[in-house]
Amino acid sequence: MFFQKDIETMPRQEIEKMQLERLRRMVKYCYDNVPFYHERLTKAKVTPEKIKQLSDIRYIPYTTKDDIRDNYPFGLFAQPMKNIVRLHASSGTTGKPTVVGYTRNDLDMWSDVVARLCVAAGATDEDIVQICFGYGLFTGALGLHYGLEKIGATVIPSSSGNTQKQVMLLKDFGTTAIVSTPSYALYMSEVAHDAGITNDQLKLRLGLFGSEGCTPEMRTAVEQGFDLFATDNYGMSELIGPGVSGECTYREGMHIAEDHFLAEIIDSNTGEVLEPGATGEVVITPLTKEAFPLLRYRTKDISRINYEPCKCGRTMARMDKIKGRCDDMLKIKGVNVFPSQIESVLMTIPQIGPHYQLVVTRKGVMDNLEVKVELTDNSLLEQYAELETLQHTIQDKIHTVLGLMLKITLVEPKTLERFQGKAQRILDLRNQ
Ligand code: DLL
Repeated sequence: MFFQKDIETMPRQEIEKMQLERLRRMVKYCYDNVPFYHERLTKAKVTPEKIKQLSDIRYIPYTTKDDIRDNYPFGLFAQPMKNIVRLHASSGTTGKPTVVGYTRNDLDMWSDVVARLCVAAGATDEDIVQICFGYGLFTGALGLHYGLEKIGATVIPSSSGNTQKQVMLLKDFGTTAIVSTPSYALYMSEVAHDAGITNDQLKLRLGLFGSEGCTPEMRTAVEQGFDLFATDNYGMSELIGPGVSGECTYREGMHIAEDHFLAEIIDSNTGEVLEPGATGEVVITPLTKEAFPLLRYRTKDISRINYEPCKCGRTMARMDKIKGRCDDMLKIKGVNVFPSQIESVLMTIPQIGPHYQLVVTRKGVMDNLEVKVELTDNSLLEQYAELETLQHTIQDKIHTVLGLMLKITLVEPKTLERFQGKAQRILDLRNQ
């Protein structure tokens, strides 16, 4: 049930005491070893002595993705290359990737925090786990790989893609747990069922999903697809990869590995730190990383933190499922729209499937949004009256939630693109 019980159930006061000590040490470490931070901290007049309590973290300036980009590839590393034993990178949509480095101690810490989240989610040394994240520069596959090996699970490094073969392995190897994005798991279940494989021919019982968001409604669809228990875990290449937080079996938030990551919630517009319990942008300071330390990294992910102890006995604070990313938020006719809000509505309508796409276009200065969604049943396409009624139902439901009348396009089953990694739900045609 626990991987490191003494840490995971530490009294709150002790966690905070440990975080304060580590934060002070980290500020000094960055000041002494990274010229970028030396300059930043000097400018902001921050010394380790200035950090007397955790809230004094507010004196430290934020670090952003641009800071990392400006120091490409290794400029923010705090250790010489001879001490760096691994590099990963996040692809990024434009330009150069974000490069992250690990010392041997960083890799140990990483596999510990991943092992913790896997155990919390219910994985054991009896599990046969198929890792369907792409192996390579992406942190997802190798991150989960070492954590799962650490707990003694049998790891199948099947990587992503070649979905027919994935499904064959699921069946032939008696895979009990799967690691992937929720959207890829959903697609795999579709391929399995199309190949005539039923869930009772499989031994799957657990999903360790992450790397992209999914609403509770979508999660139910993924669970039904494969008849398994789905859990969510969160992370980011810059911070370590997977392992920052993960759900326990109560699934009431993702436990943050607070001994290694100090989390804050801020107002993403003003940069102001918000009160506990408020929703806003997650800012994380890794407290123990050696190769690539970061102070107050702005993740752009929106969530909320709950500091109450959990029913599972863990005292580590919990992050809500990610609501969206600041930069994924669309502004349609003056209304802020998170794709997850639309997903929640779509998932309540039985005649449409879980595959959808949001197409954003621009006319003049106005952004427009079209929702394309697959029907579950082809035969509906010939019944115009019913189709129209369904379209209006979807439109009305979305209107109730967002106050916006959106164009709804119903498409044939299995015609929208499927994804093997992070799903790209938004098709942005604004600059075309
Ligand atoms: O996706 C790390 C990871 C791998 C986490 C495997 C969990 C499992 P990046 O590619 O750098 O790293 O992407 C990080 O993905 O800022 C979030 O926007 C999003 N993300 C990651 N996990 C979740 C999640 C990995 N559980 C970015 N829910 C983050 C929602 C997530 N979004």
